[in-house]
Amino acid sequence: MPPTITAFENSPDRGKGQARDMRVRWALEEVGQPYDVRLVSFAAMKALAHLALHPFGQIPTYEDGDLVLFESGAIVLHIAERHAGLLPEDTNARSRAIAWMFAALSTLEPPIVELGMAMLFERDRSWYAERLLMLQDRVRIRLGELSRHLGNADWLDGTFSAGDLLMVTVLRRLNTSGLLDEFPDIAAYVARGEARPAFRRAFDAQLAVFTAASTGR
Ligand code: GTB
Repeated sequence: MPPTITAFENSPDRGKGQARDMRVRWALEEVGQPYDVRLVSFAAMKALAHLALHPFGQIPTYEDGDLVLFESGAIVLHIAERHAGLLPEDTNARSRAIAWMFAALSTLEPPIVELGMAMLFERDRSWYAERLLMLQDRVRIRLGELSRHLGNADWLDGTFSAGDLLMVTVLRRLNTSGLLDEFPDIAAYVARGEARPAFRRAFDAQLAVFTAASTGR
């Protein structure tokens, strides 16, 4: 039996691959592991059956035999540890790749998500313009640091790893912010990730869910 992941039945991002099942799908595609997807509605996510899998009533979850996991980073790490292709063999390089996974989720993702939330939900507030500048600057600082680290390299630490996979999915959330235009090297890094065949397969699979939901097919 292949593992089963959960994803939005009707993703609010309209198939842009911004929901966090995308990173799990991409990891599974990179390592060539087939998977099943169980689509869940917002109501089903808060029902007891789903809360037994995910204490916070969210997607994605991952079920494989008697293993149940939640948290996209933990799921990607689990996949990377059990299959070749997402973590280097060398012990030190492996630890550095895992450090980049943490960096993506705990250093880059929080300010990027906060900016995205403000742009979505706070536009009509009197203080929006001032707050937007502050949130943009916080992200800009991180992008500058990341750009300095990347230099002319294709990936964060040698070959493509689960660190790059998570970093690219996090940076994609800036697609509509305009900030990536200020960092052409980071925009090129994101484009390199998006050009990987495994990314394309994962993206197309989640887009097909949205297309089917919106056309009733
Ligand atoms: N830390 C957890 C993880 O990494 O797995 C966070 C999981 C999470 O936030 N899940 C979201 C969810 O289930 C979906 S991905 N939300 C429902 C809820 O909390 O009730 C977040 C997301 C949603 C929509 C967009 N979008 O429309 O662009 C982008 C990202």
